[in-house]
Amino acid sequence: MSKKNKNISKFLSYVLRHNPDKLGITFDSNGWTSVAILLEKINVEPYSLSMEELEYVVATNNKKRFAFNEDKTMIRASQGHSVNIDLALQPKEPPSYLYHGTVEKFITSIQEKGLIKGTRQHVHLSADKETAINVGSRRGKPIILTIRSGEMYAQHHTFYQSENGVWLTEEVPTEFIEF
Ligand code: HQG
Repeated sequence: MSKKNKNISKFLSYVLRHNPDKLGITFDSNGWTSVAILLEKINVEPYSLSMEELEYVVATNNKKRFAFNEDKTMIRASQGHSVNIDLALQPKEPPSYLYHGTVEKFITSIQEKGLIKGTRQHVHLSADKETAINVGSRRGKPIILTIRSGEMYAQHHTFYQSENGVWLTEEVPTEFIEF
């Protein structure tokens, strides 16, 4: 990805997940925003972003972080929001085990409180260890926790899977975590 596209991705993650006000855009209740208005607001000197560039960023983003609606008039982030929106995802049965990548300094607290969502809307989990390693590596030497998601599901915890494959749930109590 070029430097410009990487910067655009980062900026889009920020406004589409956390701070639409920064750009003066608004979300509907499901987190969608108008593509036309988004482009209009971004295209203020010295910045420029064409529809073609936006389409390229959405298509090539390494984690498919953004999605268009069918006719590409609306766009949203597929997960990771701190703004209170409803992704309108259907609950889904998870695999027996999911993984979470974190770092040593959080372990004592996670042992006490379980995994909590913090400022985001959900705790983020992945079906493969490799993704969890990447997530943990953002903060240092990764530690991978195995989550007994099948057991959680059997005990009525709700799971969702975002459009880009991330597993989401409200919290993971400590008894379901293998440290
Ligand atoms: C930790 C990125 C102390 C948790 C990634 C994590 C992901 C606790 C941090 C997505 C805790 C929260 C989300 C507790 C959890 N005590 N620490 N009780 N419970 N934590 O960024 O999962 O690139 O909100 O282990 O790839 O790291 O942005 O969550 O270290 O998919 O698309 O608190 O963000 O995606 O950090 O990452 P985050 P995350 P993007």
